[in-house]
Amino acid sequence: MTLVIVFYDLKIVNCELNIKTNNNMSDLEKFLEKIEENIKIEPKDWMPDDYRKHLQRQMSQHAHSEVIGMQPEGNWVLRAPSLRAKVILLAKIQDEAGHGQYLYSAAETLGKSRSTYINELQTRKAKYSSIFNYPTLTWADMGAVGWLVDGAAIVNQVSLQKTSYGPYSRAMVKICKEESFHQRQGYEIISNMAKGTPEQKQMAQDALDRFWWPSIMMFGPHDADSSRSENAMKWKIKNETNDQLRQKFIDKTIQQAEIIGLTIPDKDLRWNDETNHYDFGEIDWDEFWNVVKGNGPCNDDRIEHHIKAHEDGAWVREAAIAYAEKNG
Ligand code: FAQ
Repeated sequence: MTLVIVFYDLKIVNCELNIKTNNNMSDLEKFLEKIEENIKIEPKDWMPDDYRKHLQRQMSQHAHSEVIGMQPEGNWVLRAPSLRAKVILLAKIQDEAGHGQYLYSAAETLGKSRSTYINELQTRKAKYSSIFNYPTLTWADMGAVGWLVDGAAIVNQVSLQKTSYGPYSRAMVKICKEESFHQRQGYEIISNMAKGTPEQKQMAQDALDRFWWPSIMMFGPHDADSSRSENAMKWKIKNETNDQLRQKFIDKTIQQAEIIGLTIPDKDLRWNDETNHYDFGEIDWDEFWNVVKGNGPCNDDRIEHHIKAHEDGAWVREAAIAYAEKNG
C-alpha cells in the first residue's frame, strides 16, 4: 500500500515537473520552437533583438527600393509612346508606391517609425536596391525594367512569402500578385520592340545589354560573401539563398530572351546537363559594391530627388495630421 502511494506521488511530481518545464521554456526557446514549426512571428511576440534589427534593416531596404524604384520609370511617363502605354506605366508606378506603403507599415510594427526609416534613407545610412541607380535611357528600358527588374524581384519575393515574420510575409502575397502584372507589361514592351524595325530591335537588345548584369546583381553577393545570410536562413527570414534565387531567375529568363530573339550578353552562358541549370559568367563585383556604396551613375540624383519630393509633400502630411486631430 505504501509503495503504491509513493508511486502515485511520484507521478504527480513528474507531471508537475513537465508542466513547469513547458512554462519555464525561455522566451528564446519558445521563439525558436515557432521558427522550427513554421509558426509566424507576430509584432507582439517576443523576439531576439538581432532578429528585430535584421528585419528592420531588410524590410526598410525593401520599402526604400520600391519607392526609389519609381524614379527610373517616372522618367518615361511624359514620353510614353501611346496613351495606352502611358496609362499602364502610371498604374505600375502607383503600384510600386503602394508596395512601399505596405512595407513601411509592416516595418513600423517592429517598433521604429516611418519617419526614422525615411531619415535613414535620406542620410544614406540605409541602402536600397542597387538596380535603381542605373539610368533609363530609352523607351526599351521600360521593357527591360518590367521584364528583368520586376522579374528578379518576383523570384525573390515569392520566396519571401514564406518568411517567418507575419506582417512581412502577408505583405509579400499581395505584392507578388501585382509584380507579375508588372513583369508581363515589361515583357510585352520588349517583345514588341524586338519584333519591330531593325532600329527598334537594336534598342531592345541595347536595353537588355545594359540591364542584364545589374539585374542579376539584385540578388546580392555570392552566398560565401553574404554576411547576413547565416542569421537570415537560421531564422527563416530567407528560405533560399542569394545564389539559389539568382540561378532560378537566370534559368527562366534565358528562355524568355530566346523566344523574342534577343541575346543575353554573357559569353559564358551555357546549359549544364549535370546540374540541370545554366552556367553563367562572373559578375563584376567591383561594380556591384561601388553602386551599393553610393557611387553608381544615379545614386546622388535618386536621393536628392527623394528629399525634394519629400519636402514638397510636407503639406500633405501636415494636413493629414491636422485632419486626424480635428476628428480625433
Ligand atoms: N543592392 O548579406 P547580404 C523591386 C547589401 S524590389 C543594395 O546578402 P541580405 C520592385 C545588403 O543590404 C527590390 N544593397 O544581405 C520594383 C547588405 O548590406 P548591410 C528590392 C545590397 O540582406 C521593381 C550587404 O549588401 N528587393 O525591385 C544588395 O541577406 C521595379 C550584404 O549582403 C528587396 O529588397 C543590392 N542588390 O541580402 C520596384 C528584397 N544586395 O545591410 C520598382 C528583400 C546586397 O549589411 C520598379 N531583400 N546588398 O549594410 C532581400 O531579399 C535581401 O536583403 C537581399 C540582400 C537579397 C537584397
